[in-house]
Amino acid sequence: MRTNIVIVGSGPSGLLLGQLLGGIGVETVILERSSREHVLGRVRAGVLEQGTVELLEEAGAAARLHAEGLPHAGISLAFGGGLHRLDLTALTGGKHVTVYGQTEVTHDLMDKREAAGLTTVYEASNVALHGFGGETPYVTYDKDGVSHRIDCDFIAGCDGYHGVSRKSAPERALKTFERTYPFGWLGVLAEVPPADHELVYANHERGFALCSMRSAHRSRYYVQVPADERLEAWSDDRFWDELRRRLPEQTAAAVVTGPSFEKSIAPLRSFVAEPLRFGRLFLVGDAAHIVPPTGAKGLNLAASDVRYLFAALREFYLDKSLGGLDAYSAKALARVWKAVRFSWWMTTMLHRFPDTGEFGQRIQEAELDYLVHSQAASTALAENYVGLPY
Ligand code: RFL
Ligand code: PHB
Repeated sequence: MRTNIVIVGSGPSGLLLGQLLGGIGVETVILERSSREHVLGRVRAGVLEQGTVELLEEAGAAARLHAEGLPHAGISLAFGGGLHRLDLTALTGGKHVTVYGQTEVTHDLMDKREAAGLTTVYEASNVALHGFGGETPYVTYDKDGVSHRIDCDFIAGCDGYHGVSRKSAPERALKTFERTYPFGWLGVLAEVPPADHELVYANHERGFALCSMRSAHRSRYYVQVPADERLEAWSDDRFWDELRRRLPEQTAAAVVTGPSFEKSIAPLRSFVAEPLRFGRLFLVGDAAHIVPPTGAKGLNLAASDVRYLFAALREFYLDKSLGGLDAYSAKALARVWKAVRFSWWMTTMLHRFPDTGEFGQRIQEAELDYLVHSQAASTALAENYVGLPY
């Protein structure tokens, strides 16, 4: 079998790239290790930058997003017992973010792909990448006990942090940068109205907490827990008690509790692999970089990689130019590192580290107090949060 581009991974980056390429007549096959249901069962990001929404519009996959997504003009920072709103829209000259779950984005893109009759092979095992150092790359995989081979022009590694693509890059050509944090996020999804109509990021002596949502009647909450925490140690009651203790009085009082229908712990890490191109293999999204979720950047960065790679591939197929592909890695990484910095900074300012102590707590509160009262500092946070320009 032959196609233009084999996309490894059917997460948001693989699906979005496939949809955009389909729009200009470039053929793709997506190989996904898991089942469709498994991919859709993962609860992850919730905040979309305007640029991500625009890209989903270009892919023709934004109708439900516009009908059901919640545009947010601000966020609040909670610390020292108080709640301080940042007006993102006023601070950025009219921009906003949209709250719409990654699960829904993935669902919409999968539906579009199916409707267009494009091929996705789910439960493809032993995916292996070959020949991408030369002109004739190909990918092999097994499905239902049968081995297959697909020849292609390029391979897009959209297979997440644990995928095969980054691991296939020649070791001496790859440089990685990593920071792990000594805590994780315990997240809960519950069918209850959110405590606030916007997101609340809370710094507290007991640890970070976040109030988020998926809709007007579905809430997503997180509390910081030690990196080695056991999920079984957290009953719903314990979670709600801990969450409320970390929030300012007025927000805590507004928390509506109810049974959780999803509860998980995500580790926090910053990771970047360089470069993003190895001959005819391109790394995209989590396959190349991970950020802690505190800046809501993971999914948005995946989308920005897709934007750059799509533009480069369009240039290749429509104009027969390699210029865009040659520039992809440096262009995408410049934006990635800024988001890595922002996510690291938000994480450092809002979480309790083992060595934070009383001094560190006061320093964090002083920084937050400065931040919410300085127009310049608020603007710096706001323009990063809504998404830096491409
Ligand atoms: P994904 O979503 O990980 O998709 C990769 C896909 O590749 C498949 N795959 C393979 N397929 C074939 N062969 C192989 N060998 C394969 N290995 C893997 C996987 O099954 C999967 O379907 O990467 P993508 O598309 O780059 O998208 C990136 C986003 O998913 C990610 O940045 C965010 O979800 C990060 N993230 C969060 N970001 C936020 O902005 N806010 C959040 O609250 C948030 N929570 C999270 C997260 C990531 C998490 N991970 C990765 C564990 C919570 C978690 C738990
Ligand atoms: C979420 O709703 O899951 C969410 C929102 C904002 C973040 C991280 C996660 O910074």
